[in-house]
Amino acid sequence: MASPVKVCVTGAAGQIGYSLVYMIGSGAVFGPNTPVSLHLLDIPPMMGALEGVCMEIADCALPCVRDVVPTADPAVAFNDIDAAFLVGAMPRKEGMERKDLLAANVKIFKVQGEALDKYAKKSVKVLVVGNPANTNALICSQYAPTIPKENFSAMTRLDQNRAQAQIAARLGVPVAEVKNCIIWGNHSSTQFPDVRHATVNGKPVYEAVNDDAWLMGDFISTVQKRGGAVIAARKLSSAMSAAKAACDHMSSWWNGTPDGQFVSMGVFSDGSYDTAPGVMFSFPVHIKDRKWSIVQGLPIDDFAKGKLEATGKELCEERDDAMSVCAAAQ
Ligand code: NAX
Repeated sequence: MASPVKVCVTGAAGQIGYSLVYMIGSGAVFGPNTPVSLHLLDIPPMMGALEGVCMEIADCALPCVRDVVPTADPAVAFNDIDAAFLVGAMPRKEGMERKDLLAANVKIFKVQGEALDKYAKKSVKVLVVGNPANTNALICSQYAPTIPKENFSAMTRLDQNRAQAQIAARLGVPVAEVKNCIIWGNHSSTQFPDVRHATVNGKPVYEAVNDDAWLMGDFISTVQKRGGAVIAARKLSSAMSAAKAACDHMSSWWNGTPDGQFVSMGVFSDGSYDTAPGVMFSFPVHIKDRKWSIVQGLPIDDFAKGKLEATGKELCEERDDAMSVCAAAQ
């Protein structure tokens, strides 16, 4: 076996962490023959619960898991890591708005950016899951100036998976037959789930569904509000599906995307599709040799243009709010 991939999961004692560490340990991300060293970070009051998670990982007897390092110290958690799943944050509760979360969470990602800069490999791939994910990823990168900006990303893969599942259910086909659903913008209710370029068994989704009003109406709002619907039903935010999406995201980044297919990731905007440069905007990306590139040249109609503008505006506002929180904390 090769030398282990060192992987950090923050918020490892939380509910997403609980599913995520199992999936990583089972080989779902880095491959069934690649050993992993799991660095599990949480806050001091959670060390008892984290110990229980470690006991369960041991009891799973997972062949890929070389060792497990539970810790409350970012210096230990981020030491020499190849990949980071930054999940640890305050979760959204029923009725809570994203803005309420911003101030509390931005500070966490500033500290973790500084620690990544100091202790992680410069090639580390960072996936931010904790909300507000796009803006947290931006702040994290800002405070890790010696790590390339391309190495930071935010998760919109859960939204992509939700969109894919809605289309598959509507058409009564297996999810794997639906390809190239796009999430544009922010992981929030302003996101734009777009299936204008998606296909089902090679046929355009718009043709297969044959109901533009649904695709431009209820389909979009169902995906946008799915997180809230899960909270209302479960009284807890999405966890199993979030962990699966985090694995999908990192697996695409690590292993690449198949020819002709793309996935959505929150990445630094270079101004593509008239978006504001510098915000962490979710785009369709191709990935090769562990490098993403924004899919260019997709036609954007007036309907889509309005949606991209709205979610881009929210990202700019979040960025400005986050910067003032960081400046005030200096
Ligand atoms: P939990 O509250 O179950 O777990 C969070 C864990 O993070 C806790 O164990 C907590 O002690 C830990 N934590 C808090 N501050 C920390 C710090 N500074 N360093 C390390 N660990 C810390 O929340 P969970 O349901 O697992 O959700 C985690 C985050 O994912 C939330 O911010 C949530 O909003 C976000 N989500 C993001 C999604 C996305 O698509 N991007 C979807 C799912 C989820 O809502």
